[in-house]
Amino acid sequence: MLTRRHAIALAAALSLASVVPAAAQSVTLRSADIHPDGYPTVEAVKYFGEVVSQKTNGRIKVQVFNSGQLGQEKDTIEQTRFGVIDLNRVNTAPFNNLIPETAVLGLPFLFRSVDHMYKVVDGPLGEEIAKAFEPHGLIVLGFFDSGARSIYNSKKPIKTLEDMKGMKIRVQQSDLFIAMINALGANATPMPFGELYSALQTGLVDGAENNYPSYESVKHYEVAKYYSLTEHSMAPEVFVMSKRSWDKLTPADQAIFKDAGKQATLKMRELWAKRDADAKAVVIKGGALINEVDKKPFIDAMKPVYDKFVTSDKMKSLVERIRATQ
Ligand code: GTR
Repeated sequence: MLTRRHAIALAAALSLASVVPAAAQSVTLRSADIHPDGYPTVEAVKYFGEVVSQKTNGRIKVQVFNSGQLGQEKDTIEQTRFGVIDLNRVNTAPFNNLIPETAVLGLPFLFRSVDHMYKVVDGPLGEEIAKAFEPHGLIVLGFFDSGARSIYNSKKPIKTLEDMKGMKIRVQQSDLFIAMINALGANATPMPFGELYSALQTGLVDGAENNYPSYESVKHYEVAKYYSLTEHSMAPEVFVMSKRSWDKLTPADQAIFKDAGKQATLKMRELWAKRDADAKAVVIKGGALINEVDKKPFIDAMKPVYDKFVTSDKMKSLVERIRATQ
């Protein structure tokens, strides 16, 4: 029989459970990434999950669905905005059409070095750009490094602008990237990353552009061996959380997430440096032919891109302040 004392204790336990269900149960948040296991972005988000789990005593866990298990970037971004996916690590490029401020980060030859890029995304400019995600249902937890993107193809080394003529080059689904490749005299073909290997293999496209780790991880060097160091964009990666999931967290947990995001960012950058060097060695061993490029004509050819995308006062001010960042 239930004594009064037991009943009171039970009621207290139940009411506590309804106020703080998370204390008893644990919740697992889902995070998307198109990259395979072991890739620095995937490992950094796993690390984020470990920090969160440790700081919440196991109440909140994170599961990373790598290799595009939850879909390609454009689709997972939509799902994250609507709270179907809680967390997502993506490049900034697929946000360009939705959030114009992000385009500034991918503008050709804007960053002078990786350090310059870090200074921008880690400072007030990074915060300003991160804020621009919020009206679109997303909270930025960190900007990750993505090195510099260079053009690779299956036909020949790209040495001059003349070599770009008539080439079909796959780009990310971003008007900025389409404009960049077209400005160089090639034909840009936007498509999801996951479709690229077979597109290169079947000759649907002649080439693409990316950093060494992405060129290496899904073996694009097997089907497009000429890698030409144009280093035209340093569009960083971004780690975002659905605002719908974020709003369910207590302020204390939100602080834990922000802090874990910072730690994951540092972790990613450390892993990145190593992976970048390792990937270069792997592709060379696998037969990739790497060549230097005289960048001056490529830089000059990008003027129409700036004319098209840096038109508003806001964009002009962002570009000016990025250039002024030392
Ligand atoms: C990679 C980036 C991915 C994706 C990919 C692409 O460098 O890490 O998030 O944007 O490029 O070209 O689609």
